[in-house]
Amino acid sequence: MSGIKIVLGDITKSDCECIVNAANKSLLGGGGVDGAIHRAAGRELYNECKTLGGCETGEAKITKGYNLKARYIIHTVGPVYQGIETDTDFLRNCYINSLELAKAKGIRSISFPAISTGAYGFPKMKAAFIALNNVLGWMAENPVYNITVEFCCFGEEDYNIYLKAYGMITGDNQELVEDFAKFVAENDLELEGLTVMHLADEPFENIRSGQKTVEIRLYDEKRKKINVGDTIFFFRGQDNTEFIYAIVTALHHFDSFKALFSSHLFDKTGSGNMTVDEAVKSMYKYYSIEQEQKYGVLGIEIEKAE
Ligand code: AR6
Repeated sequence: MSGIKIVLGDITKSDCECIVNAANKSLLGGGGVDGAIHRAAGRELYNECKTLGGCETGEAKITKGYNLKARYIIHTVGPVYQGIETDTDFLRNCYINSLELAKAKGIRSISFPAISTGAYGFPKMKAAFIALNNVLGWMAENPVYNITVEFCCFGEEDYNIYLKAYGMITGDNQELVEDFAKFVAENDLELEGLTVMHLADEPFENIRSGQKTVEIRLYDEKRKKINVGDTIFFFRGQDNTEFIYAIVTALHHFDSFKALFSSHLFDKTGSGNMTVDEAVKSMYKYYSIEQEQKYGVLGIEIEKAE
């Protein structure tokens, strides 16, 4: 069985068969975890790295572990955070390419540092979410390859962030999910696969009671990023204390509110005794006709997580 471990410590002391280095493109050493690994592994590591011809962002290369307990070191280069979409792609590639390389070598245990979250400035929670999500996804896609993946956190702050992100992703710890939801809302974090929405009392209650399983929004740039399987945290009002945790089960795109309310979804929108026209009118409290015409509308079908 594959598994995940979140540990607090120094990666150079890890018992894993392989550790991952958050390197730079030269692969010739630097500060942070890279410096610590080169110091602990010794000069021979530097000599081997010189033969590798550097490494592109998101790619991974392997060397021996020399003076480390670990037999191998996988060197990967994280993105320098710029606040653009490719940051996420490159960081994902670091984890996936490292795992692919480990698999090709038959490695059964691997320890990752929090790549890009030091000198390269990637927001820590966002990076933890990307790391965990992609490693868990990769494991699910490689069910016959057993590997233990350790996330080595250098300090309490990183450790708590990983625990929160893990609790949220797996949904196995209600307290962690709550902490995480608040954290995401308070920090206005944009995370892959996760959306935060604020609702008025009535729709919030209707979702909670199960009368409403379709939330309606404009089909604008932000909502175009929503996918089936994503998580939505619905918060009551603007304070970030009460929330509902739901999974997107289907997405329905329409040209207008009228088209949406005239469809089979009507009964799922929590519109109670309203007629179609009244339900349409109620949407113009939030959105203008111009917005409706520009973007169209999206019916987001959800299932509440218990
Ligand atoms: N064990 C585990 N994690 C560590 C250790 C350690 N011994 N030391 C630091 N960390 P960083 P980056 C954590 O800056 O952001 C280098 O100079 C650290 O707390 O090492 O990918 C390279 O040569 C942080 O959470 O890597 C590159 O030029 C995480 O490791 C550049 O920095 C990553 O921080 C790469 O920047």
